[in-house]
Amino acid sequence: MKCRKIQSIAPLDISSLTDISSQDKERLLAIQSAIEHAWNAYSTTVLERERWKIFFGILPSDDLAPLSNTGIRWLHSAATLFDSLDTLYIAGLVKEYEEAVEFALSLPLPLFMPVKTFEYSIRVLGGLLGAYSVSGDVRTLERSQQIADSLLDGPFRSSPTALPRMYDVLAPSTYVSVWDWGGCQLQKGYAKLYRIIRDYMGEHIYNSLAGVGTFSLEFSFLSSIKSSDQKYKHASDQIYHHVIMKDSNKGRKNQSIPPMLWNVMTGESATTHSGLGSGSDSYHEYLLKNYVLLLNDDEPMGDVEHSMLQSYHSVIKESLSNGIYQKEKNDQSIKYPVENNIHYQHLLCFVPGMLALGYKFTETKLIEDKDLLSLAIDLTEGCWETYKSTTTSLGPDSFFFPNGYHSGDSGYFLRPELVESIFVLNRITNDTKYKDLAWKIFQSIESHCKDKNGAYVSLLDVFSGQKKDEMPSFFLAETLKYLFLTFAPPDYISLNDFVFTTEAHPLRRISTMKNVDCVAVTTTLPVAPILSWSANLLLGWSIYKMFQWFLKRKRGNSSDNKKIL
Ligand code: DMJ
Repeated sequence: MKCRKIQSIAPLDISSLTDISSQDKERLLAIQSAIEHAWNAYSTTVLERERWKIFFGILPSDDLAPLSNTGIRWLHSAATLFDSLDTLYIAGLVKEYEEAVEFALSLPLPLFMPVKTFEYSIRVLGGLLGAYSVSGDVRTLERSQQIADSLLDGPFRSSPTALPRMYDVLAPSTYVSVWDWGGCQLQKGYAKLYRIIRDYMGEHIYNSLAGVGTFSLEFSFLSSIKSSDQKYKHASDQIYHHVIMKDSNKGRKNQSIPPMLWNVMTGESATTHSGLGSGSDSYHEYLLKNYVLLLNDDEPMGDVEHSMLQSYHSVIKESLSNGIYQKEKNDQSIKYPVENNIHYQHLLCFVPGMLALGYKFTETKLIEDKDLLSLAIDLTEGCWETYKSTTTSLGPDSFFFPNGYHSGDSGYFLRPELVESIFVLNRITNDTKYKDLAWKIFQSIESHCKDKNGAYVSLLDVFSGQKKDEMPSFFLAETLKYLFLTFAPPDYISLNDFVFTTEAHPLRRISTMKNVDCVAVTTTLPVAPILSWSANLLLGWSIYKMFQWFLKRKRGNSSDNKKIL
């Protein structure tokens, strides 16, 4: 058996940096303080206030609602807590990081409500793996493994095909003590019952392409730490094989990208609609990033990764014809990333970053005479154009060409995609114009999204600046992290050493890991005390009743015997 160990990095100490300009230093400090504020607001409003719920097996809310000072519950997993771990570490907020990790490790699995498989994996599993990759804390690795197991035992196993269910109730398969054993059994029974009812009602039959196919990075990473744990990589490879085999769009003219909706029960696609945006995005992103993660001079690349890379290149090739909208403005030609020739989505602004990464790590620099790096640069300009043309200088979530910015959703939800591409392009081209863009965006966020309590809100409308009471977990996980890293020294979380997951959790590339002897992993996932207590009370009560019954029978038998005598 072979194991790999990651090399941890030291959290950034901004005051001791000597190799960056004083302007970058000031900007780093400003973004660090934004991270601190956003984190403190979530931590005090949600984690502290909702701590008591953990006793009953209920996890704190996922996102902060800064205006009403409450929490928003949708993943039932304290999403912002897990999503923020590596950002706190990277930004040098060590005390906050340590408290957050302790809190995260003390939590049980979400017990009662079904969780959304894709979101749970990218935020909770990804968050823990990101924390492990930067800090080397093996407890976060152990917990990641338990979470990944709960996904394989849950939404993966409860589907008859390789494609996981969209939602599932999780059940821990490992326990710490005999005391916890009872709680685990009760939860397993509950999960079984949920699945019977769900299947009877015919729910959660469909899942998006991104929903079924965004596991390869996290799962390959876990499997590459220990060679005996190939089950994770195997599960995500199976998904890829399935999608390729059942892709009903294969060979269709101008529409050969896999469909964006799948029936996970039959394994067939449920639409012909496809693209790189909402519902599909991270599937395509992982085709490339899985290859980059596993690329290693010392080992030949696997067939699956080669084939994924080929699929990535054909997706890009096809997107050249219907994924770009070109508009002339003041003698300038602006290129926007779109779906179906006309539909701009903020989500599509991850594409330039992906193209630039592909340019850096693969041999293919040109497709149909188009230089992929120049295309990435142009599309970033297009996305920036959507920001620059609004009154808040923050970009709308979606709109249709040629109808204009009001034809879709003109909200700004603190999304990361543009700053993600800006970060990658800055690291790859070294062009300082990207730092200026990042700083302008940060300033707009500070002016229009900062709440008086220091937290950040989304905008309902990028023209009126009207606020929306929501700070999604990806703001701390992605937006602020990418902004921070844009001003950090280029060798800090270098693209040569790390690959960012779709939720911006940096995973160590395997070429940077050391081969070591394997150490046994202990299992420490606690079950909520109230569950363990009730299960054990039930068990104790049943044993007592059985004992009573046994005594009664024995007495009865002896008095019967006496009567006979
Ligand atoms: C993030 O949660 C992830 O990047 C996901 O893949 C899609 N986009 C959101 C944020 O916009």
